[in-house]
Amino acid sequence: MKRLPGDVRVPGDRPQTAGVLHLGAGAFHRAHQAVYTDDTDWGITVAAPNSRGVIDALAEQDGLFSVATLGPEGASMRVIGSIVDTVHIASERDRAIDLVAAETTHVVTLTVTEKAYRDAQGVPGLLAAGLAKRAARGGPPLTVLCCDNLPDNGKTTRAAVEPLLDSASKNGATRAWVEANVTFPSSMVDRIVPASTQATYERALSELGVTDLAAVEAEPFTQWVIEDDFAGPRPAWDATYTHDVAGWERLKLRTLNGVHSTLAYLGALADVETITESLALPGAEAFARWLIAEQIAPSLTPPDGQDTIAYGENVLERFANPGIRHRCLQIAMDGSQKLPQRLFATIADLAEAHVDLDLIALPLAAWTRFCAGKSDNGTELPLDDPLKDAIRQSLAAAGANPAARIDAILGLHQIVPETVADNHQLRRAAAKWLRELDRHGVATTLEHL
Ligand code: CS2
Repeated sequence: MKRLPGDVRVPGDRPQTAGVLHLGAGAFHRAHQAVYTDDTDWGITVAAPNSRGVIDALAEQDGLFSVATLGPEGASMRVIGSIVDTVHIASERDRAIDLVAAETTHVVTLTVTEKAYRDAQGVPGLLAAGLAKRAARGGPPLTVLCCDNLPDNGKTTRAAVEPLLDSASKNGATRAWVEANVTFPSSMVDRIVPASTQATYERALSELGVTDLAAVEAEPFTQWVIEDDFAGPRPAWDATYTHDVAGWERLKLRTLNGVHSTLAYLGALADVETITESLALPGAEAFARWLIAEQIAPSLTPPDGQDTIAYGENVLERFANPGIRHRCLQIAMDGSQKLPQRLFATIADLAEAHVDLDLIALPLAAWTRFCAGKSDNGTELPLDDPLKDAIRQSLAAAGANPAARIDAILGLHQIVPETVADNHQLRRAAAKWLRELDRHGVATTLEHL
């Protein structure tokens, strides 16, 4: 390794082989699982489904890349050495399948985003083909560990893969082998890691003295709670191993991610760029706090030792970190895939418990207005969402009437549970908020809450 400044933490002896195959080479993986693995003696082969940019940069850099940890007090740099090999799935699918089957692979981890689990041709198909090969060879047991922000993410992964197994093996034998030899633990992952930008690469160059095109920036906080259900060996990750991941997932998805999405839609509509700026809009922080206390906390039972309001306070402090520039539009992406677990699940549980739904109707109204594609000052807002066509068609058919637009969004039955769609109080409250947002914009609406 080239000589780096003395205060940059660098890896010690690097692992020679990869016991982990990771699918998804995004910034989150590099600042989360790759860092946890760097603290062990295991290595990772990282496989990118589509984009080659990061994979090429990592290959060029011998797998090395830097993580800048940005706290309110400044930055610290660390070079990560856990990635020992790279695969570009779109052009090397057979090699990726072989790696799932390889007896040297003990754990497959995934960060492929929420929508990837719906595309059988993509990652689920790859896993099924690899598992069929592993089964046919009678390979060692395997753990498939999902690290995406989905509830019951282990079960979700299994459910996406299992129906494809029979066709992958043509005789049905794979299914039985998988049943006996493969586990799909759930996990809750947490660290705020914005997509890297030119500023990230510039910081890396100025702090390291070398170009790093796989550099990432992240907040100091990091957490990983894993269901203790491994089929074989695993790295000694410094994570929390438990049998109740569901409680952690729910707490994080509804509190951190739910408030994140809320601030993302409000901020985008108010023409601010980042979550930190959105939270600083007059009234926004008070609203977030209120939402957590009045709607999110009563919707869930936190895991032992946790308190939703205290957890939420910590989340708000993290969102306020001025070192992190997390763009509202990045978080606003794929709302149809995120809001079921971040918002609709909360609403469904509150409705069942007959809790008033007035406050939580505001994020729903904000998403509805965001989907129409114009901010409060008339700037175009991109709708980057797999259900874009369905959303836009329903909204166009609804016309200008706020109640009709809310009904159009709640009518997306692929993503909105029936108990939510049919709730009159929610519909009324969301239509009221949407009317406010249409007339006065986000800033005035928040200020007058
Ligand atoms: C964010 C998450 O992009 C998003 O939708 O809400 O990526 C969030 O930053 C992480 O889940 C934090 O752990």
